[in-house]
Amino acid sequence: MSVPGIALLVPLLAACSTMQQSSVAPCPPVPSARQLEWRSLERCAFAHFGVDTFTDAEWGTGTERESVFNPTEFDAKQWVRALKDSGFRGLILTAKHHDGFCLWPSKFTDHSVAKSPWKNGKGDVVREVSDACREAGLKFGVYLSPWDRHEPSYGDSPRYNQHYVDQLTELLTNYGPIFEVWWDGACGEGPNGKKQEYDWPRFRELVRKLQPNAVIFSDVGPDVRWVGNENGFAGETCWGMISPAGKVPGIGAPSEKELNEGLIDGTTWIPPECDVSIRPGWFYHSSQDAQIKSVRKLLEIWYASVGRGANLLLNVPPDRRGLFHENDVARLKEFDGALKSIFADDLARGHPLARTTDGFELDLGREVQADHLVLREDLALGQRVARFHVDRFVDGEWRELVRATTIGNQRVLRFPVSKLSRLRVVIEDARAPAQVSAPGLYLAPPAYRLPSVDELLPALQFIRRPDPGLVRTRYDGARTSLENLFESSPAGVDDVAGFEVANAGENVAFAFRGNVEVPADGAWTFFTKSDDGSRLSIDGRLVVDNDGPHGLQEQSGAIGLKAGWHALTLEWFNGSGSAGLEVEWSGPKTARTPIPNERLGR
Ligand code: FUL
Repeated sequence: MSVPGIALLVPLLAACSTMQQSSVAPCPPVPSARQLEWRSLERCAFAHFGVDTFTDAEWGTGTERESVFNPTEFDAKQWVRALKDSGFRGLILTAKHHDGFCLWPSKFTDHSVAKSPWKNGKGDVVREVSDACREAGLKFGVYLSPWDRHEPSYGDSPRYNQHYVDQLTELLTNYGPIFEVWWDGACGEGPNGKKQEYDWPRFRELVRKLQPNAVIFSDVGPDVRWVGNENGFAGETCWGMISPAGKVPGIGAPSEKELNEGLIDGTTWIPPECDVSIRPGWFYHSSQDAQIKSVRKLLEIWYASVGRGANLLLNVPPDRRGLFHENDVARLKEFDGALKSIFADDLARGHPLARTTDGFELDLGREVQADHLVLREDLALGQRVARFHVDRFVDGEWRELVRATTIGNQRVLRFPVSKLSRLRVVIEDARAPAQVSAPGLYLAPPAYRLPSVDELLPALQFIRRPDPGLVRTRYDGARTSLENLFESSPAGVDDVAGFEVANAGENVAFAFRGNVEVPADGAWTFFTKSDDGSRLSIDGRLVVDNDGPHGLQEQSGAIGLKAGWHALTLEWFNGSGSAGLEVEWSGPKTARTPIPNERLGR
């Protein structure tokens, strides 16, 4: 692979001022403080809630009766708890959607919760959600639809602009700090519909005056831009800059390509936010309770949003009870668990990138296996890198591992599991000398599908790959059964190559934990021959129950398994006298044989 490196880099540097002796000059445009702060939130939630929740609609007509809004068990704390427990840092609520119904008792309309039977018209969803967020340390933001199908003044531009300013003022003055104001560009008025000229500069000034730390989202910012689709995907190339001059939200917005990818020579720093719903719809529909995005899909979205330097805004629509549905809550937890499991151990910790002539080098001082590398640019100095590749040093030469275009706030690179000891990042093209750090190198654990309790919710679970292979926990003490083994305190933990109990002594028990790679789909039979009792579980399900105080005795059990990695646990104990343990399996095209050790780990 030839590397253009410096030769290509030099002409591009002319665009921006270069390095000074000790400090680096920024390469504009650069983010504002509020934009940098917003960047650090990475994962926020959206909650679409309103009359549509009760009428099963996505776009209300504006003629809904206020009486339809009547959640039976509304609990904002439940929403916030689910989000906090799943790693979300902010929540944006649809205070008013296109139907015009207000979730707070606005003085400027009768079309609000004040006219609903909920809490006898004394309720205020915005109040309860903002309070719950503040108490839990979650940022709170508001969506106030500019398009309003109910408000009679809509279309009489000066009057409706005043109305919008009045409502925005209520939201920005009565509910504490607001981190983001969300302006939807959607407007379904046809050729004969009402034509409203929004006074965007006035709206903007109002937000700046009342909530100076809030970022403003719209198709063109000014602080955060729409990413050009509702699938949650930022561009493979993703710049924080666009050129918004002469553009307005809605029909006058920049092209979807510009919104998705940004512009290398964009005039203004307006980074993308990826809004996407966890369900097919933005609002809750019971018919979609089984159509919640899988963990695999959510991870794909995460890699294409946060993994490309954008922020993710994941919509979780509260249901008619006024709660996040159990299925969504479970899925949020699984999604967070999967991310935590993938990014658990930074294998490059303590090994910063060292600058070289055409990029950076990372010397790990040992060999590791990894399949994820995270790179980051110092955005306060401007986004610079336009194209790069990463090589690994193997068999005395550099070989390309992965290549990409932009880095930005964060670039999460994935590649096949590889043995790595030295890596180099070669910058092929950049607006100015690259300022890159590598905040992490990771090995994702194997993933497997849990046999689903509720067939409607097949769950993807991640398990830590034991290092090395099989982990053995020792428990001392006399026992006659394995019941409640895990409730006793372990006497020690060690890594072992197989199900070794030789020299274990008396009055001892072991629990072996590992991940077994099943070579083919089908029915698999497991056998344990033990003195005394043993139990073998796969993916948390007991398959062989050979428990009890007895001499050498064999038991078996079968389970249907998909090819791939599965969690295996084997418990064994010895009372007194002789001891022994053999573990075997048989399955499709596999005659009965001890489970090979290499299947129990790497
Ligand atoms: C769109 C709206 O029309 C949808 O109803 C939803 O609110 C989504 C986030 O933005 O433009």
